[in-house]
Amino acid sequence: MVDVILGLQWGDEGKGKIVDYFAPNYDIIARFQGGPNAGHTLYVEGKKIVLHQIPSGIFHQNTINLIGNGVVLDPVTLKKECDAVAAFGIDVRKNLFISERTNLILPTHRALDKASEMQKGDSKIGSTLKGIGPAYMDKTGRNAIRVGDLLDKNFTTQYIKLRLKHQKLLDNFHFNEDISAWEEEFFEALEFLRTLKVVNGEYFINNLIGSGKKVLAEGAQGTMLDIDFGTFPFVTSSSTISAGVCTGLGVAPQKIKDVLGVTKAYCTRVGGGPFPTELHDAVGEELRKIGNEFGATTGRPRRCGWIDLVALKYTCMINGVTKMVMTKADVLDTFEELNVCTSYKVNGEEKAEVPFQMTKVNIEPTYKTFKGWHADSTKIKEAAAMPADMASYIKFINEYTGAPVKYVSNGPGREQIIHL
Ligand code: 2SA
Ligand code: MG
Repeated sequence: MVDVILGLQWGDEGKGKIVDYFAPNYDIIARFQGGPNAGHTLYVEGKKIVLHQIPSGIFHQNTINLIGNGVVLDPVTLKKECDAVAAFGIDVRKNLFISERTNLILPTHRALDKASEMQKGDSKIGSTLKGIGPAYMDKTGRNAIRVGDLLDKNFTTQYIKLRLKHQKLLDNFHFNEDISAWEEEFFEALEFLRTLKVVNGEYFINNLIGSGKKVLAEGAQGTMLDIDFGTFPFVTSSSTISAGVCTGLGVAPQKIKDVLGVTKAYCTRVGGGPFPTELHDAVGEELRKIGNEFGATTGRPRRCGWIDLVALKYTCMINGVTKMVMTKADVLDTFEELNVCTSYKVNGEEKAEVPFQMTKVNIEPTYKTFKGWHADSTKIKEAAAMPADMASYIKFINEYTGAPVKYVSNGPGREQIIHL
């Protein structure tokens, strides 16, 4: 049995906390897509730690953590993170497993990411510059090096061949930064990676499921950043949706039970691309300030705006969301009025669907306005204690999307979560 936690917006929905909260109910936490572009923030013994490659179950002593085949893995990031985790007394060699089919991010992938963004200029994706796009290109282009290849005696030849190919591309981009320091780090990190547990991920996970173990698939980024269904080309390069769990871990669709979709009570985005409900005014600034909306991976200020129900209904549909989790509800505590977007005017025409093209058309959101609840929600423990205005805000979202909000997170603390 597999449950999934994934993002319903453009990432940064607070999935890290939610995964951490539910982790004790599961035997295995598995990452199925993305790579070091993810940043899942956890608080352990009062200290903040951000995980990029390691699944968020690593701090639970008896939880197995699997990096699935759908992930792209940067050995350098992994090594640094393992060191940081080890400082808390966690033995990663006990609980961390990596699929041999996981694709490696090479130093030249990072260089290519940077070169490609530089060439795009004003129309750049605003990527995290972690090499994600180029690494997935080598996967679909059938050139990639995978973790299992590390054990092959021809590994170095394979590396040199791919590196040469990348060098030609970098020359075309007129990219001539020296990356020898990155390469040095990379080879050091590979030695470390060789000491970790590399498994045949698909047999590993299916055998565990067969013996009655419970899996939580941990999504990174969000559905609006999905390679197929997101705001292309301003997306990431992986399948961030529930279907990505099947291809990213090797589990059959019938094995998936609950799909928990995480949404903020408002909306944010980092990087370029369309964001119909973005606020460029003082209200947007307020959301950024109160919500502390700065990227966990890159520190970039996030673009902020009202919740977009057109997009949210779409992402619930694509994922088959069975339960919604609303995070950062407390950020809205002090607002006079709250807007929720119920349709778009696309080039003047009213539409309640996400259009194919969002960059070359003019999209104006149509809002329904709610009264703010003007109360400190951070200490609420149960649904009955929620202010009426908060309850009606949530009720409207349930009705509009057809997916029920079952949990409301009202602060960063583990105990700050209301069950509805
Ligand atoms: P990439 O690096 O190729 O995946 O970038 C492509 C687009 O996807 C966006 N993207 C993200 N957006 C929000 N959160 C992400 N992860 C980090 C986090 C972000 C951070 O979880 O905090 O710290 O800045 C994430 N990863 C990728 C990216 O902005 C591009 O628009
Ligand atoms: Mg994040």
